[in-house]
Amino acid sequence: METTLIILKPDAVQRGLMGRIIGRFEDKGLQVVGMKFMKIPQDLGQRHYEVHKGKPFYEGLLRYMTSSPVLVLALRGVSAVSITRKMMGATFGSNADPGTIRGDFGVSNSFNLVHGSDSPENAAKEVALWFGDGELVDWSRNTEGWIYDLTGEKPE
Ligand code: IDP
Ligand code: MG
Repeated sequence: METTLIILKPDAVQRGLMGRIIGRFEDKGLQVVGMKFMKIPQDLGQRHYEVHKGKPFYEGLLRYMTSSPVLVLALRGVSAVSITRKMMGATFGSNADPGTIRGDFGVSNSFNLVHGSDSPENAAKEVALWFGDGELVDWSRNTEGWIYDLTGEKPE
């Protein structure tokens, strides 16, 4: 099982799309194990987007992400990172495929609704950056045995 970090960005919150986007992840079978509604403090935004420091879009990205509240989620599942990245679609709304979150809900190349960790390594780092010890909830779903085939050695 992987746990990945998803952020519903300020445009998703302002446009009232939180429920529909969370619904897509729930429908797919991903499990919510952490959730936080917050206005991102400047220093946390900087740490999260450290890899983009110096790029032409960096300052605007920080302004956008800290301008208005976001919903931060920790989602768990088998291959949660690659599954959520596929569901998000390409970075730019203008060329994200229909059927993806970015492809269905937006057109902008910078206001693209959702962040998702891009590798299991980064997911572990980002989950630890955004959620403190004890803030993730380990809980078992009564539906788990219908979401995954649990009859073998590992969930299939
Ligand atoms: P990702 O969110 O699909 O992983 P990254 O390349 O990691 O894409 O970029 C992080 C975020 O920075 C994007 O989601 C988007 O909001 C913003 N961004 C990336 N490239 C551009 C750009 O060329 N112009 C404006 N904003 C950009
Ligand atoms: Mg990225």
